[in-house]
Amino acid sequence: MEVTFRVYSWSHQPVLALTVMNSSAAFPISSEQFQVQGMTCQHCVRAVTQAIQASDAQAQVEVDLAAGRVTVRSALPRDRITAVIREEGYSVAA
Ligand SMILES: [Cu+2]
Repeated sequence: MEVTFRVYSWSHQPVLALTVMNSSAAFPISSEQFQVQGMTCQHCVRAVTQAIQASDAQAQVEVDLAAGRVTVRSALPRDRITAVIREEGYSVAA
């Protein structure tokens, strides 16, 4: 009985840790749109996309150059994404 308990408690902890990690990956992924000024070419598209993905490798980024619209599917909070785009040198409507 004691052995069973020990085996359970040793094996149970990693299971708990795994659950915590999975739940952080399962944070609500929201889709946010940003109006961004200053993007003119595919180089800008790549710069914005890579800057966001440097903060969240799982982020999906779509850029509509003509409309100046960036759509981001990510677990990152909106103001974090805004800050990242601004750090790249583009202006983002509030
Ligand atoms: Cu460009």
